[in-house]
Amino acid sequence: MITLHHLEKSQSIRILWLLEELGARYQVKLYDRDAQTRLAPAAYKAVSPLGTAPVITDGDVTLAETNAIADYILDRHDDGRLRPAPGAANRAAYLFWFHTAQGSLQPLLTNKFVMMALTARAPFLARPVAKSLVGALDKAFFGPRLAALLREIETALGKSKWFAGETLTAADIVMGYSMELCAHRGGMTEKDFPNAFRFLKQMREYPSYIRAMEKDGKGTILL
Ligand SMILES: N[C@@H](CCC(=O)N[C@@H](CS)C(=O)NCC(=O)O)C(=O)O
Repeated sequence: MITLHHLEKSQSIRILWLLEELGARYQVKLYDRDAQTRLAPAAYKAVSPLGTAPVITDGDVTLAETNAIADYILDRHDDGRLRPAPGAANRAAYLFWFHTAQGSLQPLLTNKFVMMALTARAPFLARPVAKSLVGALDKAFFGPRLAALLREIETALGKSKWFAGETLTAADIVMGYSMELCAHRGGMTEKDFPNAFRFLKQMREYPSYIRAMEKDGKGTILL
């Protein structure tokens, strides 16, 4: 049976949601972040080959990386409902958003937030320099890329209810966590991105997402 090693306030919520949506048989082991560093605790790092969340174990298999885990679970439990098959009309949209979540959006958000946190923690005298370097990098690289992605998200969600059509797919499940981050710290405002906020509302009200959040037990996925 699959065991999800679930780190609080992390990308692991996607896997919990996926397992709940599929009605898969699984168990979940909850881990709190290290109180000082806010990273995964030593017990978690002992399980995960990369030391990162999420990670699952299943018999002899230990698997990290969100989308590798998602595909592993979909291989076993999905009949094509959450992962449109080759040739399906929504296959291209599905592939784009499933991979954009982890290939572009989440790395942009993570890098941006890490740099912001580093600036805040820089020694007092070095802070103005750190701030100006981070600001320049944001202006030249992170900002424009994130803005382009947010525009694309808003356009896509103006055309269909979910990212790959009118019903939920695994692309929505991986995009969901990053969408919360975009709204919280990524500059995605309700005024400018109403379709994106409609997505967030329908995700938060989705029964399997609510069950996943109950199993998570923290009431928030934000750090
Ligand atoms: N690309 C990886 C990223 C994993 C990752 O960075 N996870 C964060 C949680 S959101 C983490 O493990 N943080 C705790 C740590 O680095 O100790 C994935 O999709 O699994």
